[in-house]
Amino acid sequence: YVSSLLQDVYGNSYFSVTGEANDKDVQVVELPIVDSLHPRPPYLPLGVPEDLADRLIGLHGDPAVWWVSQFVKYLIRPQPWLEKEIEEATKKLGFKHPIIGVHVRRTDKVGTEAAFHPIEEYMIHVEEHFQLLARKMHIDKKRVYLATDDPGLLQEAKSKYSQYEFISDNSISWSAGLHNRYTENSLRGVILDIHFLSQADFLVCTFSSQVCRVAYEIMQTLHPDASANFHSLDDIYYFGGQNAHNQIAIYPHNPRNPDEIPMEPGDIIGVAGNHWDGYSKGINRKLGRTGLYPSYKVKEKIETVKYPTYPEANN
Ligand SMILES: Nc1nc2c(ncn2[C@@H]2O[C@H](COP(=O)(O)OP(=O)(O)O)[C@@H](O)[C@H]2O)c(=O)[nH]1
Ligand SMILES: [Mg+2]
Repeated sequence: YVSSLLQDVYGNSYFSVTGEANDKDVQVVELPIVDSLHPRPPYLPLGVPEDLADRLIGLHGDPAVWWVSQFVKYLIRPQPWLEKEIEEATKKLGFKHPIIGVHVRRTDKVGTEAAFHPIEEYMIHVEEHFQLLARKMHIDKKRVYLATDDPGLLQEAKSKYSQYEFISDNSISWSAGLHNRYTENSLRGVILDIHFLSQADFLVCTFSSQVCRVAYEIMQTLHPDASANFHSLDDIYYFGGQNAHNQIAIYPHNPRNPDEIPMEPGDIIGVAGNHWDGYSKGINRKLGRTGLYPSYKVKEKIETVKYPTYPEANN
């Protein structure tokens, strides 16, 4: 289905298959940077197919992420050699459930596209989630899969949190440094890190990083609904280049201070971010005013798009 869709709706005007690779087992697909798409196709996230929307809304906490995840699942399906490499790494590292995935993005990201967060900030949420898990299952060991581009962090985490077992390949973090990042070895490392993060029972990370967002997307393909299996220290989920992310007010809001915006039920709010303190920031499109509002007073506005429905697939 996804492969037909990629051909039919994204088509040759949006990506092209070129035969440039020398290896006969490799097909080169050129995908343009989303911001340079002209005209912008109607199929961009966070839109979901009209014919699936009702069922998706009933089954999944974030239908837009589920839809994106179907494409990611198809595009990253591993070849046998990679599957074998993943299996070997799983054994070598002792990757076992229950386990929480922690992604700590440092190096070039800090101070440019995201803020520095000490390991303690992540571990508060790790501990909280293990306490929650302990209510419904036996936790033999509090395991954490640590993925990071900061090679010094593993040692720091181990010495500060001795009651946890950190599962991590420190050589992968070394290979993620700015001077190695574009080597094949480093690519293998980040593929493994993303794989193990996606396999974790819960993710604690910064959604400002594409590494964690893609792990979260893959995670959706492994469970009926894993939309709530994360804690982001900064951004809410987004797809780079997405169309406007809108919410709908479900309760009125009367501002108590000048930072806040008023809302009436039904108002469309363009959300900019969640401050994770009960408040989100965004723009009330009816009033053209930007400010804070209580996060619980809105719900997601699900955008639907007409996609081909492939009725013949039922046969
Ligand atoms: N192996 C590994 N590499 C990482 C990790 N975090 C960041 N990187 C490296 O940093 C790059 C960041 O890629 P990018 O798509 O720009 O994501 P973002 O900058 O984090 O939003 C990755 O491709 C990796 O090379 C990590 O946890 N593990
Ligand atoms: Mg980047």
